[in-house]
Amino acid sequence: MLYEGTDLLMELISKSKYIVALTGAGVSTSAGIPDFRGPQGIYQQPGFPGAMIFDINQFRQDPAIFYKHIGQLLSMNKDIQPTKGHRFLKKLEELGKLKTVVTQNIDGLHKMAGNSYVIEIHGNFESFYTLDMKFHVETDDVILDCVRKGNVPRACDFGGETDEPLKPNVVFFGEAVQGLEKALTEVQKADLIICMGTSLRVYPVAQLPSYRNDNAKLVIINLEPTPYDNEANLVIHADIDETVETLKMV
Ligand code: CNA
Repeated sequence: MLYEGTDLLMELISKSKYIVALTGAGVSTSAGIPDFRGPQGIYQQPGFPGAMIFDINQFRQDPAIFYKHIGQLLSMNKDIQPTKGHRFLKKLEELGKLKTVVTQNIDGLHKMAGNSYVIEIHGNFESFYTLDMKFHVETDDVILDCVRKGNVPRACDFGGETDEPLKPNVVFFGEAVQGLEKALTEVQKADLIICMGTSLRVYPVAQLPSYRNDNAKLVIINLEPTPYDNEANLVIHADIDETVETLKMV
């Protein structure tokens, strides 16, 4: 079944000229970063408070809750490296096929893999800001160390004048996503959209595939079903690394 699917995937790739990838946490699970909603996801872990840690109002009230849990995650993932899934997308770019990666991931692995045009819809950990945006600091080992220990980084500890908590440049629930307009334009230009490792349940990214043009093909590679499976040209319910290994491109 996987081989049948990957044959069709190769055919769709070879016929395409403008591929846009939409990726989610599943592309990074084999790097050791758990997803949210998968069977081994963070939301299933006992004691994890759930999506509220990414709620901006919650962060305003008590940033310590976010840092307690994100600290655990970051310390688990100190030396993460791109996966075969990331390298596959880099290869597609080298072949001149893939134009853009639109990712919900905040782990920076697409950039680390070398893709040159990555839209990080939910931001990243490259910098930290006070909530009023008046002070910011580029991420370095000192701030990462503070966060990995589960501590709340504060402006005054990094050269700022106030003791305001710093928040990573990660989009929380209740905040505007980043680069959505550009992502939409790219989706509309695409002749092939490959959704990889995303449950396609988090808006607004979940809506993006519905803006594809009439001639565009849609491929889903995800362990579990997604709301787009019935309209996709190809659905592969399998592990991403295994799937791309079969293609012999990485
Ligand atoms: P999600 O809702 O957790 O869905 C992930 C999907 O990936 C699930 O449907 C899984 O079945 C599937 N999956 C997991 N592992 C694999 C695999 N090896 N092969 C194939 N499929 C797999 O995550 P989404 O990205 O859809 O939801 C968006 C959230 C998750 C965004 O806000 C992200 O910032 C957030 N997130 C990001 C990371 C990261 O940056 N690596 C990690 C965890 C959560």
